[in-house]
Amino acid sequence: MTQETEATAAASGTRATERFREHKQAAAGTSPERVSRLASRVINAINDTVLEEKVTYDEYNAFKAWLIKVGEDGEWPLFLDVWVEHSVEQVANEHRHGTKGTIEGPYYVPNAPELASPATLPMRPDEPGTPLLFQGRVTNVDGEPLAGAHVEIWHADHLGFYSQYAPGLPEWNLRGTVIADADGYYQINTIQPAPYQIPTDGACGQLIAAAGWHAWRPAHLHLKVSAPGYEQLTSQLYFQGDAHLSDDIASAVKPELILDPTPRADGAGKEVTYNFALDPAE
Ligand code: MBD
Ligand code: FE
Repeated sequence: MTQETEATAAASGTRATERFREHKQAAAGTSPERVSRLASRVINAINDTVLEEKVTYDEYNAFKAWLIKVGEDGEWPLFLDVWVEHSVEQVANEHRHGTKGTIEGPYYVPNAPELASPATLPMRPDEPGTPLLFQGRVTNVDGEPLAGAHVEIWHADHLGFYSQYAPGLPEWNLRGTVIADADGYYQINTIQPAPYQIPTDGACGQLIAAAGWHAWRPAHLHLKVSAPGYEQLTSQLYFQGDAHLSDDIASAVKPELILDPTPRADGAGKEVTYNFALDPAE
């Protein structure tokens, strides 16, 4: 059977592209004035770079070849989510008073199995990694509990691979939609994910290598928290002590999003509490 360690940039990129097309069709109707303004600014930024840096034909052709490869590898979702989404998220969420969010990234899959709290995420019988009890409460910004709030969670396994994007993993491995109880409390049993390395064998990996950058994101849990009448929160939570908290390739770490799990009294791994406060929907 194919192992998760045989994951390729092109296979995971193709899946991310398919998912995007299925679930994220952009709303039509951006005005010509807005399109013109934004497209002109992006094109001008590239031209300014060419003129100011005296870009050569060799460099221009390398750029062209690389852009073609990003498409061939299906890595436009990865490229954009790693290097651009953080700014879009900043703009989208600056009005919030409740819990801070961060980027979604390319590996969300909607409609993960619903599990009542206390829940254990779908995982292999021998799922490797430190057990983690992740728990807390979902409230509004006034601290009132949001009964039955949905806590969608997805994360990589102990090797940094995501189900549905690497081969050999059960479909919903380490993905779930956990339903908070009547007092807004949720409890999720899972394992601590490993740091994530951007695929090194695709166009994004080629850029990283050519630029002498590193390819790492700190280990993280992805979350979407929602309740009727409230703005959905998309976030990620990180772990104190991780080597890449200060140089995440995706620029998506915020100090408010760092967990510091403690050993469980019963010796079964670690536990941590994190509360979510949702802003009212507009
Ligand atoms: C990830 O797991 C991720 O969360 C982001 C933002 C980009 C690439 C891989
Ligand atoms: Fe991720």
